[in-house]
Amino acid sequence: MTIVYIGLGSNMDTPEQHINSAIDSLNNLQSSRLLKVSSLYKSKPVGPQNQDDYINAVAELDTGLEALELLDNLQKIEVEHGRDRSGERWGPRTLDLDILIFGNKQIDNSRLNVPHREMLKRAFVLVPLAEINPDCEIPGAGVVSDHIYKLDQDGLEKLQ
Ligand code: A4P
Ligand code: MG
Repeated sequence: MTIVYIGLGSNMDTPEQHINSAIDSLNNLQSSRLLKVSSLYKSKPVGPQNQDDYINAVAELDTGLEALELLDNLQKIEVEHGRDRSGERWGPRTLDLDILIFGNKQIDNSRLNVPHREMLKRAFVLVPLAEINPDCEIPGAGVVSDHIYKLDQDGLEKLQ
């Protein structure tokens, strides 16, 4: 079994509902157990600015799946939530599920880069990650709390 962290994001068509229903889907994921889910956070878009604010969260999962099997399952959940991949990079999406951390592995192939390449720059990832595990080790980059204070947290709002 491997402890993994998944980043959830949505900024189209009732984002909070997409995130909550994606959490249900993660709870029912094969060979896996959902251990923790952060609060929901509202965040300003990174990338093109002519899109709505995002809802973001991070989930911790214990999984028996291999990394690419997990990615296949996450992409299936994205499609079930109406995900359309034809839009621009970093453009609006109904649901985005990113593998942030997969145990202590560093993975670099055509389908998967783990730890997620952008995570260290993104308060909407590191703040919810630190909420559920402040001592979280990011393979190759040290502990999450060593990175958070460098980030601009303006535009990130924790929801009830
Ligand atoms: N892929 C590679 N590594 C991973 C990984 N660790 N997890 C590949 C998931 N997928 C990974 O992803 C494109 C391809 O990346 C996949 O086919 C997979 O093989 P995608 O989800 O189809 O496209 P994308 O999400 O638009 O691309 P990208 O570059 O992954 O975008 P990000 O980094 O996910 O950024 N602003 C706010 N405030 N909140 C957000 O959540 N999200 C994005 C998307 C931009 N701005 C945002 C937010
Ligand atoms: Mg993505």
